[in-house]
Amino acid sequence: MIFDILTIFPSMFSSPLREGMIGKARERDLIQVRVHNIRDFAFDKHHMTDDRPFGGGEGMVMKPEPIVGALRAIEAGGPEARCILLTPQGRLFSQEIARGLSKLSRIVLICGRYEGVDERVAQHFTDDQISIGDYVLTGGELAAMVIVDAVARLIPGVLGNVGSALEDSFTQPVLEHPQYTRPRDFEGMGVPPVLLCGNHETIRRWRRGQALKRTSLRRPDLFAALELSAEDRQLLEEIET
Ligand code: 6GU
Repeated sequence: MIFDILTIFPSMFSSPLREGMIGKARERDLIQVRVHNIRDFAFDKHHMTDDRPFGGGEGMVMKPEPIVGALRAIEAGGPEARCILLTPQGRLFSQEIARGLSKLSRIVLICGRYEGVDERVAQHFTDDQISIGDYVLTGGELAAMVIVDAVARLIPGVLGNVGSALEDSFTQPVLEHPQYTRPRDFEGMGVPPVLLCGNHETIRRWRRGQALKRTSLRRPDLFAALELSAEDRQLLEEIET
């Protein structure tokens, strides 16, 4: 899988791409991430990547020529790519979208900045526009990194086997149960005794109950969509009482 990232702030990606599982995946060549500076494709005297909006108004708009110049330069010869513009005006990113993207061989991510990108780029040079949530960032760079991370961890081998069961598309979306590790007593705070009992079935039932309770309290939207089993209902009832 190849990610091509187009940005005016390439150094924002340096350390996030070096650390953790993403760094490992790159070392092992499971993914390739190429970061391109849009400014390198601005050929006017001052290497301008933005300009004032037609019609007036606040802020600056990213010019089409440097972005399209960069796209054409990276397109040459490479494998077919899905081209995605990161913008708060995009459709909302989700695990389902990540799963779809993880099956592609190449993704181009264009990071918008300022008040946005010239609409002709969005209209004629991209396949998709994505937002990562209902809040405003100063640019698409962090959103692009979120997408690289979420997609890369779904690629076979990147996480080992740990992720595969979690990502089973047939498992329903439930929040994770609480986790504890040593010490057993931390500043007077203990660990739920059930986790020390050694009975795997008892522990499994407790975790399921906790996960369901958490989901109902924190994410009523997810909870409403769950198809609860008879055991699930029983576990929730036990927690209430
Ligand atoms: Cl993709 N870009 C910006 N600037 N803000 C955002 C976003 C993207 N997603 C959520 N907020």
